[in-house]
Amino acid sequence: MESGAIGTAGVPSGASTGKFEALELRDGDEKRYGGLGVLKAVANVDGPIRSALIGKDAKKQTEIDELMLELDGTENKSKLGANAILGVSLAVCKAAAAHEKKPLYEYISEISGLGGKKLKTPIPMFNVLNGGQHADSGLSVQEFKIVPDGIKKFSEQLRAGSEVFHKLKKILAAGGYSTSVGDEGGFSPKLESNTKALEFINRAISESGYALGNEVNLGLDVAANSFFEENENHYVLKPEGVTLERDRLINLYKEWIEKYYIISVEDGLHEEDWDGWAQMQEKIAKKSFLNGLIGSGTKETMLIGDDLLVTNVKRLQKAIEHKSCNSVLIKVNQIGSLSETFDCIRLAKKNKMRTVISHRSGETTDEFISDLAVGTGADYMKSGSLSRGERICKYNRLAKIEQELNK
Ligand code: 2PG
Ligand code: MG
Repeated sequence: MESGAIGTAGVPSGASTGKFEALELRDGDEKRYGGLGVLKAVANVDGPIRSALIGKDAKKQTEIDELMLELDGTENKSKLGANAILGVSLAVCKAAAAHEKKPLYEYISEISGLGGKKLKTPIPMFNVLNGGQHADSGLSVQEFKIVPDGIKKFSEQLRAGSEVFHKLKKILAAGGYSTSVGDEGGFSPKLESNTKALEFINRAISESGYALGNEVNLGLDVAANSFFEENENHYVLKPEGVTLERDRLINLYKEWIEKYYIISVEDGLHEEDWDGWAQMQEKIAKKSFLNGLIGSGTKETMLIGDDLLVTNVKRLQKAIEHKSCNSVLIKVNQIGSLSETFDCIRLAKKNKMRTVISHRSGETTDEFISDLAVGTGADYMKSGSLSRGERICKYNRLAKIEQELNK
């Protein structure tokens, strides 16, 4: 900016992407980075985007994002690339916050109008055990998360997460399992079943001295697309090798929820099964299996739409009409601009849905999502486990923000 304020941003990338996400532009030249180079996206930033934005006011976030959308002109940002547009969108926001000499979360709250009267940190969801497309553990369930939603302060939630994570390591090692980690920093042991993972995590919570169903609970990202067999219209759960029709899979979730203190299930069914999701809502979310969860402030099990919604207002609108889910996962690069991300959060809040800000399995050390979570008053944030710098830096940023908010 003229004041000398600058903003830079990193753009993440996902392994288990939803079919309806905005397009991430890669070069496709097999000789460079196996086809994953981003020279085209960079050229779009340096060329057409630069020309369109030079001289514009960085404080006008919506205007700038709209200019880029117009320039792209496609439904899924396939011309310029969502990675090109998003990088600029986030960098513009950071530059404007720096110019205003305001903390990023505060600036985001102001321009989005979503932070509420009193800013607060979101409840973290720590992905302590990895499966699906994020690890070679062989488990179908992609993310086994611990959620310290009965603990008030973020710094204490962080501590609980860390203690449980390290207790889990000891339990796995004692059982002769590997303690190496997957993409999101959670352990990746070759367990006999998905249930075994739930048992071990419950044990780690109790043995760390935390009360299950009270202080610390569990959340799952099943990422069901990855084990749905379209031709057969059924799911094959591994490593059990069990074939499950939709209804039986929903019943299995119900069993797990009741037994293992699970408060949230993300992508429990595949991304095109709108009616199935509505049935899942009826059978699972409407009931209170856990009596009066403290921190989450809800007696409903959270059914989180990720691949189903892809942070897209149109798909969220459809989910609202179909009554398909009660919570929304928010990933900036699924939609590809900050203003559209705000729109999605706004619609979710208007419909009293819970919001969960999320990282991607392929991350950078950019901490933007932590400020986004605080600035938009998100209920939860997931950024992987308590290991790997690109995960931890976002939790550390939240700890810092909590300190600032309590000054
Ligand atoms: C998810 C994400 C992040 P990916 O499914 O929620 O945890 O994974 O980035 O691979 O889509
Ligand atoms: Mg997901």
